[in-house]
Amino acid sequence: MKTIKEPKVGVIMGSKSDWDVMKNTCDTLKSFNIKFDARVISAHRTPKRLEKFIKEAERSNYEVIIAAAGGAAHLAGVAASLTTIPVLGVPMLSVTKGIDSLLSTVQMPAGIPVPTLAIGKAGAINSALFAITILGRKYPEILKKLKKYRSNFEKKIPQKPY
Ligand code: RP5
Repeated sequence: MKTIKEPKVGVIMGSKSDWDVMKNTCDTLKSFNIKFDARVISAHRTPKRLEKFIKEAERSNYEVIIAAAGGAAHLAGVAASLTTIPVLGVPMLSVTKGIDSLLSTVQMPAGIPVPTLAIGKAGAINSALFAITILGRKYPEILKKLKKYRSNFEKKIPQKPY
């Protein structure tokens, strides 16, 4: 895609085991020709890696970071605390069907917001679409694609349920 400046999205996840779901985020970004950098980074297992990644993201002017984690999911919150780049949270399925992940991602005390998507695959896809929506405010080519995606989406929905 030709743009004046190529936007880049960071996609981080707490474990390799999150990839099956987070692949949907990357596939959605790919379908819009958005460049991304996907990495396994855990707030508690690899905190130094997280700090290093955030510094790189700032240096490289990433415009959105998508952070997925499951269980006591603090990756998105910690990432958001280290940067002013918008961080979107995606709760992963877990032993409590993702309710723990959802609450620990979304329930940020006032001060550091983490806009949080749905649990699992729907959230993974929507995190990419929301990142695209943010980018669309700045990049007309991306907005155009998003509008096309929306209208195609509508065409796929049948008028009648039978
Ligand atoms: C979280 O713990 C990860 O994001 C993952 O969803 C969950 C389980 O991780 P593994 O034990 O599969 O590595 O940190």
